[in-house]
Amino acid sequence: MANDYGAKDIRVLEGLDAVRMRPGMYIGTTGPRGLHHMIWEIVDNSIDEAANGYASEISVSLNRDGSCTVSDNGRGIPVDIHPEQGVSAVEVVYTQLHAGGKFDNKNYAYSGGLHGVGASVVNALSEWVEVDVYRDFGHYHIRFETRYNRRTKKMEIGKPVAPLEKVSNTRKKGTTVTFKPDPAVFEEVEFQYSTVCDRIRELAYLNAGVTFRLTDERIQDPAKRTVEFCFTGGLRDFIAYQIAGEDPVGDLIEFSGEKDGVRVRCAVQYTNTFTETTLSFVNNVPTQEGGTHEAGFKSALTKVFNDYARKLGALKEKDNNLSGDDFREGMTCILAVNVRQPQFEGQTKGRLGNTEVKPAVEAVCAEHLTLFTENLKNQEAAQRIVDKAMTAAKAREAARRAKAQVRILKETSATPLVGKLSSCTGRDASKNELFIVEGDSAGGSAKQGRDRRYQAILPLRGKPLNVEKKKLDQVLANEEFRSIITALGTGIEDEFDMRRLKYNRVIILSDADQDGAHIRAILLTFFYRYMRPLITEGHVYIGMPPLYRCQKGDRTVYCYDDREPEKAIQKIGKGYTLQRYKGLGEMNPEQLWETTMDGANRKMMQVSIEDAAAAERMVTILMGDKVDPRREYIVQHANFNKVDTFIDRVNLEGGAANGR
Ligand code: 0RA
Repeated sequence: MANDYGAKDIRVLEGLDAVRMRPGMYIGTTGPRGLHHMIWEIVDNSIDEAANGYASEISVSLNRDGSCTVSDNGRGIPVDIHPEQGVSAVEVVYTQLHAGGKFDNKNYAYSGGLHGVGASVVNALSEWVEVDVYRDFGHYHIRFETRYNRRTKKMEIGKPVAPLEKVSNTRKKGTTVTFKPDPAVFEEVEFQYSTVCDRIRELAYLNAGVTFRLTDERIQDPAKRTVEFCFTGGLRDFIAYQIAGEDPVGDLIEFSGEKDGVRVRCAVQYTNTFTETTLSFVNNVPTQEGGTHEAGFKSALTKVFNDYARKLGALKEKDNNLSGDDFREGMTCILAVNVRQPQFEGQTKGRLGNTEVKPAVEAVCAEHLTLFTENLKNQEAAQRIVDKAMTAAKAREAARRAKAQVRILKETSATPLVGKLSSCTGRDASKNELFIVEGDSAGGSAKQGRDRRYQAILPLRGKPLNVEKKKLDQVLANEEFRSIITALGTGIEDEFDMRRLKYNRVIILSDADQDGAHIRAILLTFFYRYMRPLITEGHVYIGMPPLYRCQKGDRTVYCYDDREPEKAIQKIGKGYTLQRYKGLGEMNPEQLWETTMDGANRKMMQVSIEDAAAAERMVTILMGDKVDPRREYIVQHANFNKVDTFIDRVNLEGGAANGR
């Protein structure tokens, strides 16, 4: 590595000013994702320490002043004076790009999160940073600040206020870092508890045996502030969490191995569902878009189980191999690899690009999957996996025929659209909106109230089918879904084509009650399963009708949650009438337009997928047939009078968007 001098090393010559100038280059974005990335950069360093066996506990605390503290019980960052720099090693780590234990890949074989530049970047983008090191029987402290220097008229970025100082004697060991993200850099500086918590849980699964603690000091009730995660089972525990109580088919398959410098860990569990969930990670970083490691796993799985199906005689000589999809139906897989120099590609840097990783992962997986199928005690499980794939192949054939039907529907879109759609007159898809409305009576109001130039209405009668439990051909036989597919024009699954989308916004309008929440969940699941880009590219919205109407004379105030009426009444004074809307159907066309459809006034939430693992799990729980986990989940998370609770959790995360 030492003579492999490239552009990345030249950065060493730049100061922290370079980071301030172009934060996006170092942390991706200055939005919420980048903000949280600051935490993960620091946590990464502690995880390296734990992964090397020196630390067993990592704590994260979200403080009331907007700062975040990360501490570990590792060896502590070295405090001695750096021979060339003449300052403490801690100071070097926090003030020089690409400095620290990670600057060459010798100390830590597989470290390096997404960007691997760590501590100094966090310092550059913070108002201040404090580091406390406990080692060599001492407690050492240093503080860095970013501030305007009046004398030089320059911003000083992440400068130490004083050299590292020994505060006291102690036998304690470890590192504690507190940083406060700079509001001048980030669009938003409030850490999101659910984002941090979900990721810490994930890290705890990926780093078996390490105790992770999260404290949110902003929570009033001290008893509810801290959660702790420690999973001795690692990926096996992760799988159990992810399948959320679905019925397993066969035993868990779990293995790990290493080839050509690629470390592979994998856990696979089949269940009696029909969907595939593959969660993959590279050096603890989720790879939502897959990549060469996933390709290696898939190719091994397909090959090993096809060979086994032939050995069993389930596939005859003349039969074609089963497809990879068939073997992955109902499969949940967690694949965690460690790669020395990961290359992340794709729009969100969520895909692993290293070509050498595929054959390495494939070899490790093929070896262990073969061992699994050959082991006598796994015969029943392996047989069931083959059976499941044979059934999947038959269903695939049926779905292919059904899809051909959809294609015909799509291609004959000149014919009047099915059923109940009231289309709009404008032909500019980028301006058009489709409202999918619960119930005929609300549908009627929406039709009358809308701006017919760009708003189309599709009323839904009753509840659509729960897609999670159905195969594609059954979904496509359902009239409600057929109308939606036809109306949108894009096709589904691998035939999905965004260019044919007829409505830039697809807005779900359902009641603020349990039924409404269920319908919303079913529709979101449908989009999630069959038209995912519609969600990832931000075309799906949840309309938010008001819950109350407070009126006096010609003054009307609409209230969108249960706390607002009180404020409205105070404002409006005595002699008001307060109406609670039990459903959309109670609103007349003008009211529905004014409050829910008019782009100038309405409230909507844009549905997005921040975290695919959380979304998968949520969908499984909400739509699966296990009643207990669902009840528990709903009790914990769902307040059906508040749309955003649900959306928040799907992470199908909703940044409240004002409809424009
Ligand atoms: C390099 C060398 C040594 C410790 C670390 C880095 C270290 C860094 C961080 C960052 C957060 N927590 C950390 N813990 C340790 C120690 C080398 C030695 O003691 O021999």
